[in-house]
Amino acid sequence: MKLTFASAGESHGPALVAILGGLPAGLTLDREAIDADLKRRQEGYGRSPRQQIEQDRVEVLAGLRHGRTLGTPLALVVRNVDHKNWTWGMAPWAPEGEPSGKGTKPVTLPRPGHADLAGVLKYGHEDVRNALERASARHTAVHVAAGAVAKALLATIGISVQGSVVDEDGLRTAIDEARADRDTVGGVVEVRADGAPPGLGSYATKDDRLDARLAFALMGIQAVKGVEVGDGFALASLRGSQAHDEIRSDRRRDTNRAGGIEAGISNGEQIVVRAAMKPLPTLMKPLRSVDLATGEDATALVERSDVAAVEALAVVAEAAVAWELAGAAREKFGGDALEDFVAAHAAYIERIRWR
Ligand code: EPS
Repeated sequence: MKLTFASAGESHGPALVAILGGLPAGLTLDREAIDADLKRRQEGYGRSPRQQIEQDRVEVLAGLRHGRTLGTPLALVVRNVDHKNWTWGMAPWAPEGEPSGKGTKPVTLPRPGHADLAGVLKYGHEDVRNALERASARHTAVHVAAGAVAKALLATIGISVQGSVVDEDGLRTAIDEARADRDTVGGVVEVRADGAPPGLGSYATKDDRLDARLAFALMGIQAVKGVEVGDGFALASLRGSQAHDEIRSDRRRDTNRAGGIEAGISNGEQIVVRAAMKPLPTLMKPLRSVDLATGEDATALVERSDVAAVEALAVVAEAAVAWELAGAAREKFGGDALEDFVAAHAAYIERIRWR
């Protein structure tokens, strides 16, 4: 059984939507828990005034009845409250009446580091907005909603996932300083998953490798430029005798430099991954660029943006890891009904006698 995820939605369009396939029937979802994760994503230090406009809440259009999944595609919607200011600019059909609100004038000043230049070249757009709207990290809201669903599924087999910012105190100072300089900053987040049994993922093909899947999921998040599993890059400068986690007679380890994954398979220790986020590309003191309308030297687009979104990334990365682990667990334990999934997990834990 494979979990599938499809999404659509622009940053200032009417809504973000996601369709989740492959969930078992009978999983209880808690609307407050999903909304709490959506709120966590919005709350981070250094976010833009946009977050005062948005009140992210999940709506379910299909796949759920009285709080329990039906085993059919689960359709989730998160509305963009800000769309009311963009109804002409982001209208799906040719708008009627005089242009009004935001997004009425074409954007022609691409920002270094954003999707702007490569996006318009690739798709043949004249208005950079046609590229930036979907590239925006606003899109991560529905991934967080999906992650909350994944966490509910993982909880039924005792797996929990938690994201955090690495060096949060230092980061807040850096954000204050960058804001004063009208600049932006990035940072590093870490996600830890507890309770994963040995045997999620596989060495059989590279697509099956849990570390590869987690790296893909994390690198797929906007602004992520680096991913590590366990001690990652630091392992390269250690000797083998220092780098590997010795196996005790109870089959557990005293160290966890591998981050809970060996040869693409979870080994029963805590799963630990990190993602590095670049500084955000919308700068109040903009960098050099080109005006695509005239071909002349120019400076990049300046518009409302975040100084940092690293705390949001911690929540988004947690969701991404939860989604991948839930996918790996679905592949290992299957089941159309939740009780089949839980029973298969229990039987496996019994077979390997894992504590
Ligand atoms: C983003 C630009 C900003 C962010 C947005 C991501 O949007 P706006 O231009 O509307 O202020 O606030 O993130 C969100 C709206 C969100 O909910 O995370 C970008 O260019 O990626």
